[in-house]
Amino acid sequence: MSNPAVHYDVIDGIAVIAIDNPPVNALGHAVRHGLIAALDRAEADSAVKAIVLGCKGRTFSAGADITEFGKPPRDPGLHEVIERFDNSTKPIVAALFGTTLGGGLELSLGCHFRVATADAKMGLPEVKLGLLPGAGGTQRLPRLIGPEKAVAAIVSGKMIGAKAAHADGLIDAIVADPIPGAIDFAKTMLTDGRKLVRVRDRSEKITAAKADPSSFDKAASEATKRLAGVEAPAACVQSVRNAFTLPFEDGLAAERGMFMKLVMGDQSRAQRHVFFAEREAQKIPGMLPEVKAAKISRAVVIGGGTMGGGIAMNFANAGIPVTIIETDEQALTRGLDRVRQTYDVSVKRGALPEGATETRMALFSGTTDWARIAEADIVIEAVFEDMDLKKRIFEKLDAHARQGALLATNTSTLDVDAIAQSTKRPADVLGMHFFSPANVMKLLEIVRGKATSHQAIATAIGIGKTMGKVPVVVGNCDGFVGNRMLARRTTECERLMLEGALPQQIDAVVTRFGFPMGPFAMGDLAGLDVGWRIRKHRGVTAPISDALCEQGRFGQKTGRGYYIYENGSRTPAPDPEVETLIVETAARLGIMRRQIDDDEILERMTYPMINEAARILEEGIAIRPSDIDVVWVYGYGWPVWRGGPCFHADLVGLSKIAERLDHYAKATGDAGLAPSALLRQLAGESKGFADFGKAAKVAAE
Ligand code: T1G
Ligand code: NAD
Repeated sequence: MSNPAVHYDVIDGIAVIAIDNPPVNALGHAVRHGLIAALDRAEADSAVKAIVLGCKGRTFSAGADITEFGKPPRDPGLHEVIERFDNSTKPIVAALFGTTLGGGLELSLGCHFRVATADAKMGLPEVKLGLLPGAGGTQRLPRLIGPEKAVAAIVSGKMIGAKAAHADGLIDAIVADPIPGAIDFAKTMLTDGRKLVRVRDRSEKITAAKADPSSFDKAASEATKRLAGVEAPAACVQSVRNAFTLPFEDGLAAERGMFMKLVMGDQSRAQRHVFFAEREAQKIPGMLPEVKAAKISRAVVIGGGTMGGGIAMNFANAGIPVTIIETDEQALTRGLDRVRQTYDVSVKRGALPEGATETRMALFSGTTDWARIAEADIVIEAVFEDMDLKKRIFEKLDAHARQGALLATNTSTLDVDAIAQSTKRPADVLGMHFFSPANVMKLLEIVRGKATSHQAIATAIGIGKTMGKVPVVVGNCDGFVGNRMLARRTTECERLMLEGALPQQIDAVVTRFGFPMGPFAMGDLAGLDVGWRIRKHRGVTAPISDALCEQGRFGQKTGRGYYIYENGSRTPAPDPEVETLIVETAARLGIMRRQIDDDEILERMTYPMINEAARILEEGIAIRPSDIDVVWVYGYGWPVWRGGPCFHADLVGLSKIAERLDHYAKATGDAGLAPSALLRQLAGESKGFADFGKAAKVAAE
C-alpha cells in the first residue's frame, strides 16, 4: 500500500527513499511508518545494492513532529526507525539540504554516510524546546565530532554549516544536488568496496575524553553558564557525558529516559508553546490569503539616533539599501558613525566576518534631502518622541513618498491614529515599534491603526521576518501591549520600595524567576530620565524615582541610579544613599515600612501585569493570549521556559491570581489592581487564557 508521505524508487540498483511531508518533512507517524516499509522493500530487493535517504520539498527533515509531543506515542517510534536504518546490511547515504534538524539529523546519523549541499545547515535544537535530542543524537554526534564540539552544539542548539560539518566529520561529502549527489556517492562507495561502519561503532573521537574528561568539562560549563534553573541544558550535558562513559545502548536508554521526563515537564511545554505562538502571531484573522507582503527593495529611515541607526542596520543586514534622513550633516555623520562603530564591535567580537562593516555600510546612504524618499518602498520614522514633530513629518511624507509605500512610526507611546490622520493615506500607516537595541532585539510590535489596511500589515510582517524579527500585531493604545503591561510592574516597584523592599531584593527575586535582569537594573541601563520625562509629560509622579532623577541619578549613563556603578563598570552595586532616600521618602509620606517576603514580591511583579494582559484581550488590543507571551519573551526578557505571562498564569491558576489581586487591591487601595472582568470570568469558570485563546481562534475562523 503506497504511502504518500514516503516515496520509493530504484535508480541503477540504488533504492531512493524520499520523505514527502511538507512544509518541513517532520517525522510524523505516517512518515515513520513509510520509512520502515520502504526500508523493508529495499532490503528484500536483491537488485538493490545501496540506499539513499532523501526528502522532497524545501528541506531535509526538520525533526520529529512537535505537534505529536505530549500525546500518546504511536509506533513505530523514531528511535525504532533509526535502529532499523542503523542495522541495515546495505549501505545508506543520507542526502541533506535546507535545515536538517533534531530527529531529522538523528535519522541521518543512523545512516552510514551523509552528503550535503554547500548551503545546507544542520543541528540539534531540541534544547530550544526544553528537550534534549531524544533519538540517539547525544550518543551518535559525539562519536562523529567529539564530545566537546557535540556538547557545545547540543546545548546551544545552533545550526552548523555544511563546510564546518564536513571539516568536523559530521558529513562525508559536499554535493551540488542532494539525491543525485548521494547516488553518485553510493556508487563510488560500492566500487571502492568501502567498509560499512555504523556511527555507534565509531569510538576514535570519544577515546580521549574517556581518558581525560577535563576539556569536555570545560566545554560543558562554558556552554551552560547563565542557564541556571533551566532543566534541558543540564540533561544535554549529562547525556553527552554518557556517550563516553557508558556503553552505547546504556547511553541511548538514559537519553530516552531523560527525554520522556523533559517532554512531560512544564519547561518544555512552555517552550513548545512559544514555538507555535511565535508562528501563530503572524496569522491575522480576516486577512485574505491573497494579501501578500509587498517586496521591499529600498528603505528610508527618518532620524538616525539610538533607534534610527539600529532600525537601518536591520535593512542593511537583510541586504536592503537604506537611506537615513537627518536634520543636518552633523547629526547624519553622528548617526552613520555610530552604525559603523556597532559593526566594527561585532567584527572584533567575531560575531560578523572580517570586511562585514564595509559590505554593510555600502548599503547605507545619508541625506537631508527629502526628495530621496520617493524611491523608497518603506519609510520608518524614528525622530524625537514629540507628537507635533511626528505629525509634521508624516504630512511631509505624504507629499514625498510614492503611492503604495509603507509609512511606519517607531513611536513607543504616541497615538498612531493621530499620526496617521496627518496624512491622506492612513491605510498605508502603522506603527513598527522596535526595541532597543533595534538591531539586536527580536520583538517587533506592529501597531495597527483604525484605518490601517491588511496590505500594510502583511508588508510589515513580511519585512519584519526578513529582518529576522518576531512580528506581533497589536492594537493602538497607550503603551501598546508590552509597555502598557510594564507600567503596571513599574508602579508596583515604586510601591514595594515605599512599603519595605529594596531594589536589590526585588531584582534578585525577578532574576531568580528567570529574567536576565531585574526592573531596577534595567531602568538604570535604559536611563531613568526617559521614564521621568514621560511622567512629567503626563503629570504623574513616582516619589522615589523622581527624587533620584532630581539628583541627576539617571542610571549607568551618570554612574548612579538605583544602584551605583563604580568607575564606569556596568555591574550594579547597592547604594546606601538610595536606601536612605527610600526610608526618608516613605517616612515623609507616612508609610510604615515592613518586611516583605520574596513570594509577595514575585506576585506583585507578575500578577498586575497578567491582569493588564486580560484587559488588553478584553479590548482586542492583542488578538490572542499567546501573542502577549511572544511580546514578553522576545521584547522584555520573560524566560522562554516559563512560556510568557499568560501561559504562566494558567500554570499558577487564574482563581489564585484573582484572589491575590483582590487582596493587593484592598491592601494598597488601588482599584486598578482588582481583577479585570475577563480574569474574574475565566477564574469563575475554572478556565485559563488558553481556553480564551481557543475560543477566540474558533470565533475568528
Ligand atoms: N514539527 C511540526 N511542525 C513543524 C516543525 C516540526 N518539527 N517544524 C516546523 N513546523 C511547522 C511550523 O509550525 C509552521 O507551521 C510550518 O511548519 C513552517 O515552519 C526526537 C525531539 C525548520 C527552521 O526544533 O526551526 O526532533 O505555522 O514557519 O521559518 O530528538 O520551522 O505554517 O502552520 O518555522 O522556514 C526539532 C523546528 C524537533 C525545528 C523552518 N526540530 N522548526 O523555519 O518555517 S524535536 C526543530 C524550525 C526533535 C528528536 C526531537 C523551523 C525551520 P504553520 P516555519 P521557517
Ligand atoms: P534619539 O534622540 O536618539 O534620536 C532621534 C533622532 O531624530 C535625532 O538624531 C534627531 O536629530 C533626529 N531628528 C529629529 N527631528 C528630525 C527631523 N525633523 N528630521 C530628521 N531627523 C530628525 O531618539 P531615539 O531614542 O532614537 O527615539 C526615536 C523614537 O523611537 C522615539 O519616538 C522613541 O519614543 C522611539 N523609541 C525609543 C526607544 C528607546 O529605547 N530609545 C525604544 C523604542 C522606541
